[in-house]
Amino acid sequence: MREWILATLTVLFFVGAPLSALSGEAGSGSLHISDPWARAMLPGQPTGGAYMTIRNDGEEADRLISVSSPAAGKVEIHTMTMQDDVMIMRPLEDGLEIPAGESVALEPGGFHLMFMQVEEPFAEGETVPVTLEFEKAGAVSLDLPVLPASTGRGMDAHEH
Ligand SMILES: [Cu+2]
Repeated sequence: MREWILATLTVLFFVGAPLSALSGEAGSGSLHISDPWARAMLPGQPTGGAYMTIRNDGEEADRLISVSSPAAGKVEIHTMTMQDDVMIMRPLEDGLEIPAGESVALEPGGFHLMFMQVEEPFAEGETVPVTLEFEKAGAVSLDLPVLPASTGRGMDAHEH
């Protein structure tokens, strides 16, 4: 009888694992990524932006150190700040820290991923594969749904 219960629990455990992949969150260990998306690009536009929220449920800080995608020659992690009424954007040389117990939002007007040297402009309705490399959690791969170019506009005045 006890063996039967153990076997049943084991089966439930393994069945439970893939179900979590359907919840709309990607992650590795204590990191959870939600609401990922990329902005649709205009024909001929060489750079595109992508956004998401990264939550760290762990006990120690982690850091997004690099990003790559087969859809871009290179992907940078950018910050955007206001300086004398002008939006200044620059790459984060040391990556983006995700403090323990906190969420960091990459959103229009703030932190974002910048896809450079994009050959095929992202089109609404497609998905863009991306791999995020974290210092501690390692690589996390996900697909970014491409949303209309107008999404979140107004907060986001930058053009490359
Ligand atoms: Cu940028």
